[in-house]
Order: sequence, then C-alpha cells, then structure tokens
Amino acid sequence: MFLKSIRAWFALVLFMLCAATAHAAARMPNVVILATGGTIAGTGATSTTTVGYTAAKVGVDDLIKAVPELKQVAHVTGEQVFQIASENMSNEHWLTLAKRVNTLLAKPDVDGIVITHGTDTIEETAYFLDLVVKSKKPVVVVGAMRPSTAISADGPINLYNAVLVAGSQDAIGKGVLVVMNDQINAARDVSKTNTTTTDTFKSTELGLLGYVVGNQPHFYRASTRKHTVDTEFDVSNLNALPQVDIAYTYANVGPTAVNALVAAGAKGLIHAGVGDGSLPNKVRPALSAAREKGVVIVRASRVGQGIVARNGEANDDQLDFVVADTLNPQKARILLMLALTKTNDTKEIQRMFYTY
Ligand code: DAS
Repeated sequence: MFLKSIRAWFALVLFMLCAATAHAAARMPNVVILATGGTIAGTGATSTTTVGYTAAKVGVDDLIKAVPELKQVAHVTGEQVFQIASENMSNEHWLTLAKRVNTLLAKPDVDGIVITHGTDTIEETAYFLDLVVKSKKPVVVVGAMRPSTAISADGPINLYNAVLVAGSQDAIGKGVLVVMNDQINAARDVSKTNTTTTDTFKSTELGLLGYVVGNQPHFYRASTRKHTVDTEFDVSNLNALPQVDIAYTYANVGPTAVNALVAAGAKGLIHAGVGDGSLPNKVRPALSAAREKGVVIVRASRVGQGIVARNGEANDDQLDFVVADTLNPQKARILLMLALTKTNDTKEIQRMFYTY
C-alpha cells in the first residue's frame, strides 16, 4: 500500500513538472520595450524624406501600435525612458537606462528587453549595457535608418525582429545584441558602417552571430569575450562615470587636442592612432606627460578592424600605456570608463581589455 502511494505521488509530481514545462514553453514571452528616441521614432515631411527628417518624435505606445503583429509573438509593454536623437546620448542617460534594465530583468515575469534607440550611438549604448547588465535574459537594441513616415520604413520590421529575439530562449546568455536588417550582431563587435543605408550595422571581420528569418532567430556563433553576468562592473551605486575622451590622429597632427582634453580633466584618454595605433612624434610627449599626471592612456586605432598589438608601434611597457586590442576608439572609451570605476592600475586595465 505504501509503495503504491509513493508511486502515485511521484507520478503526480512528474505530471506537474511536465505541465509546468509545457506551459512555460507555450507561454508567450513578456517583453518590455524601453524607448529612447532616434530615427525609429522619427518623422519626415513626406513619405520620401529619408534624410533631413526629425528624430525622436513618435512615442513608445505609437511605435507598438504601428506593429500589431507584436501581439502574436510576445506580451509587450512599453516605457518611454528618453526621447532624444542618440548623438545626444550621455553617460547619465546610460546609467539611468542600465539601472532600469537591471531592475526590470530582476523581475521573474520579464523575459527580455528591447531598447529602441538612435543609430548614431547604438553601438556604444549596446556595448555599455553588455558590460553592466546583470542578467542572462536577452537585451536587444534596435533602431532604424528610415523615419517611421518613409516608404519602406525599416523600423517596424526591425522592432518586430527585435521583440522576437528578446523573447527567444536561444538569445539567453548571448550578451547584449543589436538586431537590424534581419541580422543579429554582438554589442562588442558591431559598428555603424554607412551613414544612411539600411544595411549599415556590421561586425565586419569578426562577423554577425545570426539572422532573423521566418519569424525566428537563427544563431551560428557566440562571442568569446565576457559580458553581462560575467563582468566585474556594477553601476547600481554609480551616479557618474570617470571622464574619458578620445584624441583622433591624422597626418600633421599636433598635441593640442591631447593637452586640451587633459587640461579639461580627462582621467583617461583614448588615442585613436593611425595604423596599428601609431604615435606621431608631435603627440607622444603630450601623452607621456598626461601619463605622468596619472591619466590612463589607451592606444587604439582609427582603422576600425584588427588588433592594436602591445609593444608594437610603441613601447607600452616603458610608456605604461594600455592597448585597445580590437575595440574601436568609441568602445575602448566605454571599457576604460568602467575600468576606472574599479582601478587605476594599468596592468589590471590591460587584463580587462583582453577579457571583455
Ligand atoms: N540622429 C540619429 C540618431 O538619433 C537618427 C538615427 O539614425 O536614429 O542616432
């Protein structure tokens, strides 16, 4: 008799587990859309206005209403976090956004987040979040290259695809993603590569992670660099980030920009060098002087692809500089800002550039 009741009990538990699993799998995901502005929320004077329109005009509720198909793939709610063109994104905006994302993802009934964003700095916001979001749940950043009023506006399909990915089990643990033009890119490697065309976001040599085809994401790769829950950065108690700036290099450049940025209080400086991060003779003394004042110097490259190798074009060991590895200058700035919230030790910071 006792054995029979044990068997019945186990059968009941097994049934409930299967039912719960089936329910979870069948349940539509809960996805929160955080709107920040940009072209995806832009309006133009006519249906053929694809440049010279106004970004950041359409609110999140109207963005959602414009894509009724979202209801077929997820339970979607929306929040208007900001309404700005993304060239105006600031460190303060990033901290506000990151804290809201982490608060939402800590809720058991939130399965994923989509952030609608201007395309000009989407790659920067995405990488910042990639380093500070503390959840494995999908976070997808999406924008558009044509305003919502244009013929063949790309915003609605980009938003639909972003919600699909944000609600997908396959996107869990992949880090922050940028989904546009039916392609899925990793926040760390993606950049805007064309000023106006809809295929602008590419991870060029390091490659995309997958596609959105037939109403579902298809992943073929994952990043080898640490992100989200595996990073050492935590912004929950931060209200500001250290001042880090970028000095761009070109033929005939002098030390003016470096000296001005240091005088203005930069705690870190990204040198966007030519080639493999080469230091012009007129700039090197200014960078060394900055280092002696305690400014952390990172050698990056304006080239856009490839590794800036340590002790290659400069003796980084002797200069006590850091190299950016494959991060472009604008992403190297983000990692250096977060690194400086933890340490000023250049060996530790170099480790971070080889880790994230
Ligand atoms: N100004 C651009 C921005 O907000 C418009 C866009 O491409 O989204 O990034």
